[in-house]
This record gives sequence, structure tokens and C-alpha cells, in this order.
Amino acid sequence: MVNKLHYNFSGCVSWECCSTRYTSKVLGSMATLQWLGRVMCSAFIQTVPETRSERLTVPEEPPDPCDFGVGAPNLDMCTWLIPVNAPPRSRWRLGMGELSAWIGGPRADHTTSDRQGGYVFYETSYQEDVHQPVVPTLPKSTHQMVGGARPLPQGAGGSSVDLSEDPGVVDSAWFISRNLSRTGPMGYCLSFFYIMEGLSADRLIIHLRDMETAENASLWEVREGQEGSWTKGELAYTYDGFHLIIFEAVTKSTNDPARPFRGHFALDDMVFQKMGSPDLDNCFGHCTFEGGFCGWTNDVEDDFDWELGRSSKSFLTGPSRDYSSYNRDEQTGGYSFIDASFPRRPGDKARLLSPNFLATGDNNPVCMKFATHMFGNGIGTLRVLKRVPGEEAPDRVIWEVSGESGNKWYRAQVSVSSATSYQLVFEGIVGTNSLGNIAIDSVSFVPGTCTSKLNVPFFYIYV
Ligand SMILES: [Ca+2]
Ligand SMILES: [Ca+2]
Ligand SMILES: [Ca+2]
Repeated sequence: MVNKLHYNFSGCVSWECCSTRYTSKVLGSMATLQWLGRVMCSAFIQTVPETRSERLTVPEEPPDPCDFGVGAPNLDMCTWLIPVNAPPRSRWRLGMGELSAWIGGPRADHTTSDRQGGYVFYETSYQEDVHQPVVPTLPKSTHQMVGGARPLPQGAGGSSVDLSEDPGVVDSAWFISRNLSRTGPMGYCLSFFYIMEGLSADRLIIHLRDMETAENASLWEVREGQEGSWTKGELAYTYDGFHLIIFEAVTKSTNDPARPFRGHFALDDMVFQKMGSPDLDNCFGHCTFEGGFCGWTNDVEDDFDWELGRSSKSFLTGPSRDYSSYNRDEQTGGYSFIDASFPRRPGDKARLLSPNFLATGDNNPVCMKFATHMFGNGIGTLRVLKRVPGEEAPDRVIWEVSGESGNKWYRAQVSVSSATSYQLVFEGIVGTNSLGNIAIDSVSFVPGTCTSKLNVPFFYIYV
């Protein structure tokens, strides 16, 4: 059961309506600047398939890349959409450097690095009206596809709310992919460039929305950008159902003194590729272990190997479900694990080697994120090491955890920087007995040092 969802601009159902509204409102001169109206009205009505037969019309291939065009008459959102009901203060817009002085946004795009290249942006300092204070409520699964103001999430642990204090309101704006079909076992790599700049911009999140259940899972999040410069974002994911990808840009709260200040988010060069395809040039090293090791390889100079596992019904052979299969509560999904049972002995090691990464430079660390599962009273140790190929120096341990952590997946992350090209190594070490399988999943990389925030629940639903 899927809501029929309509997206367009400002409630308009035609280009004429939309362009009139925008050109008169924004610039007051339709005759001279009609193209700007067209720029802002480039998406009209789109629907999410309501029936099975409609869903079958969803193309099997991922969308073509989108660079948002070059030059005002050609700016274009391609197949991307914004929600119909988004109020102006919660709306992504097409823009380009030449227009940035009037309508906001970065001074150059990413594709061409000039003032003619298109992008989409969300100006966070925009405040059309006065916000009403909203008391936070627990998220409810209302499944309304509506951007705009939303209550702040509950504090950690769902503690009671002090009603004497106005919690403020955050605005958020959604930028939505067209309908996507199943990704296939290898999954998709979504790569893009983003800017997050200014005091009033808080965070950028990517959600996956299941079109049948209308539930959202958050897959990716950043809370800071390299101010003013385009930063690459990458996301490898696999999903066995019809879905949407939603970028959500979130402002600071109205209670935050930074909220009135300027800020914006921008996106450019959106590219979907199939993981494992020969021309894949993004998501290097990322892996959800659904259909293989994604370029990671087993070391031959150790004691045994990492294996691919899948939805084990016995905890003796691996976790019952993987980490990256999101909101599908089924015994499904792949991961990689070490099997500690006979003939393994305590202290045996298995190493999984990454592809070769280029040097990061001293000022450009990357953060490797991954999920771990360490269940069983004989659990040994999981380490991440940095290896410099061709160098005699031993691998250097940069992350390590030992002992059991229950029958659960946990997020982990480690910052890496290297003056030379390098490899990363997952090393699993067998513990005191055979009840000690260690699993990993959802390896990904983001630019910059890892932030300390790891307490965001992996899966949560927004109102
Ligand atoms: Ca562009
Ligand atoms: Ca997985
Ligand atoms: Ca091995």
C-alpha cells in the first residue's frame, strides 16, 4: 500500500502557473527573466507507483547521472524531485553561481567549477514566517511525504521533556530520487558532491524509503562540511525492493543562536552505478558483502580466511541477519565472518585486505565506518591495521576490540591518513574456544576525521 505522491512546485500543476508565481514573486519581471521561472519550475507532477503493475514500469536500471545542466536555460533536476507541499523555507532549488547573489547557493558548481554550471541548493537562513513552538513528540509512522518543519527528535533514551522550555523547531528539506527498483545483489553505488556551509546548516542525511511500507532507514549522515568547498559523498547499498533515495538537509533549531545566520546545502553530480561493474569509479573499498568482497581479498600469509556469510539460523555459524539490510526483518543479507570452530585454534589469524588506496595527505584523513558482530564466550579480537605495500615495516594496528559484545551489530569507525598509498586490513583472531565467530559488514568511507558521534541509532523512522 503506497500513498500516491505528487510533487511539484508551489502547488502548481502547469508550467505557466509555476513560472508566473515564481517570476513575479522572486524578481517581479516575467518578461525579462522567464528563464529563471523555468529553472525553478522544472519539475511538475510525479507519482509513486500505487499498484504492482505501475511498479513494474519502474526502470530496472538506475537513473542516469545528473549534473543539473549548464547555463540558465538548461538548468535541470533530471529525474530528481522535491515534495509538492514543501513550504519555501524547506525547499531545494536549482541554482548556479551567477544567480547566487540573488537566490543564494554556492558561487560555483562542482561539474565545471564555474558560475554557469548548475546545482541544487537549500538556503538555510530563509525564514518566511515565524515558527510556532512545538513540543517534541515521539516519532509516529504517519508516512506523510511532506517536508518542512518537524519537531526535534526525542533526547537520548526517550527521557521526559521539560515542557517549560521551548524546544524550538528545525526545518528540513527533501530532495528525492525517482522510483528505483531492486538493486540486485551487488547493489548500487550512489556518489555525489555536496556543500554544507554556514552556521544555520546542521546536517545532511540520506534516507532509503521503502515504497511498500513507506518506512525510512537512514543510511548516511554528515554534520559538517569542508566549509565552502565541494566534498565527495559516496554510499554503497543493496535493497531488495522498490525504493526511493531521499536527501534530507536539516537546519539548526530556532532555539540555536546560529539559526538566523546564512547557510546552505548544495548537491551536484549525482551518479548511480552498479557495484561490481567494470566501469565503476566510485565507492572504492565500500562493501555490503551482499554479492562478494568488493575488491577486498583474503591474505594468503595467515592461518585461515574470512568467508562470506548469509542469514545464519545458528549463532554457531554467524549472525542471523546482516547489518546492511535495513528495515527488512528477515533472515537475509550478506556479511563477512571468521569461523572459529574446529580446526581453528586459539590465536589463529585471518586477514582481509582492502584494495590499494591513494595517499590521503596529512590534512585530508578519511573515516572508515563499518559494523561488527562479536557474539560467543570464546570471542577473540578484531583489529584494523594499516599496511604500506612494499614496505618492510609491520602493519600498524589502528583500531582494536576484544571480547564478546552480545548478539548485536555495532557501528565502529576509525580515522586514517597516509602519506603514501596504503591498504587497510581486517584481522580476526580466534579466541579461547570455538564460540567466537566475528563478523563485519557495511564498510564505507567518508572524507575527514571520524566525528565522535556514534550514538545515532542505525535504523530510525521520522515522522
Ligand atoms: Ca553541475
Ligand atoms: Ca550486508
Ligand atoms: Ca587468509
